[in-house]
Amino acid sequence: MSVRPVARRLAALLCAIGLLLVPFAMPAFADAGFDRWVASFRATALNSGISAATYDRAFRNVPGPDPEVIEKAHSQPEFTAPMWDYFDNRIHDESIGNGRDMASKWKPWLDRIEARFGVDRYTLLAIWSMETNYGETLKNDKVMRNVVRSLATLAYADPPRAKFARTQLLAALKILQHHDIDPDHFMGSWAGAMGHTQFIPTSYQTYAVDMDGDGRRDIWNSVPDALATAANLLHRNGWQTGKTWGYEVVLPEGRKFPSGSLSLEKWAALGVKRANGKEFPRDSDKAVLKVPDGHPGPAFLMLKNFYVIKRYNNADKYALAVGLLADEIAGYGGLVHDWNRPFVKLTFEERQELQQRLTSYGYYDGKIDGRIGTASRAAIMAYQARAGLTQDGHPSKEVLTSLRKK
Ligand SMILES: [Ca+2]
Repeated sequence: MSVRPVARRLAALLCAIGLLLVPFAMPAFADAGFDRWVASFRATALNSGISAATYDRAFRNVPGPDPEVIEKAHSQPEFTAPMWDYFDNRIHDESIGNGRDMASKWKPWLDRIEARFGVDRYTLLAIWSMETNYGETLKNDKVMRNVVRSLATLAYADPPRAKFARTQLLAALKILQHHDIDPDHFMGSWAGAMGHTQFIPTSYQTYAVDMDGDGRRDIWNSVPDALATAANLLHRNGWQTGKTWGYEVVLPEGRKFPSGSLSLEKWAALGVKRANGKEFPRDSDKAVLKVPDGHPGPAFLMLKNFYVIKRYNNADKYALAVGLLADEIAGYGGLVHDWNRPFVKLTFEERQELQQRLTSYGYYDGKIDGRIGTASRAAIMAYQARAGLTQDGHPSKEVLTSLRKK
């Protein structure tokens, strides 16, 4: 018996128990350029008041640049989702129901946060839903990454984000030095957004609050700290206590409207009415008209708090989704006029049924969560092609009806 088969069997055995995988996996991480970058950034960090111990401890868990962060940073921007798609995937039975459950579960803390910062609890719950699905995303190991590693990777390997990443990395190291979180649990998104309410390190430094009083500003594990931190951001950017974000409105036909800010009284005088038939409040608040989906989609008058929510994420549709979801959680109702939708809308349960049926026929193997993302859309299109329907990927009544007949 030659030595070779024995060696091969040994190799197979080692492989089976995973030992061989380690030396083969290491070269993917090892990166001398990155190591040099970490060594040179150490001086910058020490000059900024980071101790050598903090720096070395922070990088102890960083085996090299994170290839997934590089991949995310270089991926093409997502296609721009139509309005109905963006809002359907954020405002639905589950996000509303969970928001109500959370409102009752966290009521004593929400009472205190509302009293301290003057920010409406439903807005905070809606932000929590939008950012991490009430903390669910934080449990997903595939999404959560080591913050120091992600930011160092971007600073080292992504020139367009390098300046941002260096600034964020210094702030991140200060968070570690302050002992708000330990390096082993210092997790965030690939771009460094952290905790239940997704703060980047510099925003954390500006706004983080130790609401529960345990001495740490722990937005990763403490819901009171995370929600108070979001409330603090809104409060310090001018949140108007007791006011809404805006109103859905109907516009009189055939009229041009000013693009600037007018008082609600002036808008009413121009024939603009609330979509639900109620009166505007009698005050002099200024509002701006927005028709995000164009005619004949829904129209809105946006008040100051809409622009305060945009300080969280500077996109109109983000702030509007927060406002609409907050209204739904609070029980004020949803949109009166639907988005411009090129098909008949499915309920949340019907969308889950659609995914279920696509799964049973082998078109889909993702989650049955009622959210129509890339995988669901691809499955719908594959089914549409097979069934001789127009391949638009829309979660429509037509597709569901066809699937039910199969
Ligand atoms: Ca705390």
